[in-house]
Amino acid sequence: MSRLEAVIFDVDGTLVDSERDGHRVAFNEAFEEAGLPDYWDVDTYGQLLKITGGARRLAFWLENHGSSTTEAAELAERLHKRKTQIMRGLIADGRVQPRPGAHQLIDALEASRVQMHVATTGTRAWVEPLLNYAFGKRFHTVITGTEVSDLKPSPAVYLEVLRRTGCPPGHAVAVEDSGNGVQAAVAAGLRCLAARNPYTRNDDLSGATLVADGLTDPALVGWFHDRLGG
Ligand code: XBP
Ligand code: MG
Repeated sequence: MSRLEAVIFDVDGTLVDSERDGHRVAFNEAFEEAGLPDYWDVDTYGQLLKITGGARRLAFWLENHGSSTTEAAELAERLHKRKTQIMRGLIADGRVQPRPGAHQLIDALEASRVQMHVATTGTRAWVEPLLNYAFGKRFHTVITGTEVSDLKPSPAVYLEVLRRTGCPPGHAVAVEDSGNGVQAAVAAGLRCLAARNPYTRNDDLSGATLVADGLTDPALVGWFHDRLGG
């Protein structure tokens, strides 16, 4: 087995609980401020998570609720800008918290000198403040949806992390929460550990090396323990 050199983390749903009480709330506030009747309840938002990228998610929704393709794209872009600002406010207010076990895992990896990177489809304008607020400067290379044109399940964010760091995929592992994320990591040639959450419990995670119920699951903790030499 090759040495574990690096761990590449997804953010939403993996390092932080950001979707239900973070992004969803920000999208709904943006709808309300714009005087629109749209509202995403917890279940509706869960369905929409299949579409990665907030602007794409909005455009899909608007197109399915009476807007033309052009109108939907324009409105989605405007709403998404405002949603990103609202999300930054929620982060500053401490409304987006690390998932249980995230700090312990990061501390253990740092102590073992394993490099940590981030590959997310989220927007850099909120990802950076969130990582700083929740974890401090622990991540070496952070690639977000702002830097790539193809979002997960495309492997683009993972390939960009591997390109910039020069790390061979066989020496790294990805940690993801969703079917789209696992597909992206595997398509980049990485092994992937899935730490699922209530929104991704029914996703197809069959490409993952291991499927765990969160970052505190003994199976996931044990997987790292075995490779970090205690
Ligand atoms: C996360 C996403 C993002 C967030 C919202 O997917 O798809 O779109 O839901 O963030 P993953 P933005 O965890 O697989 O990276 O609004 O900034 O896109
Ligand atoms: Mg995710």
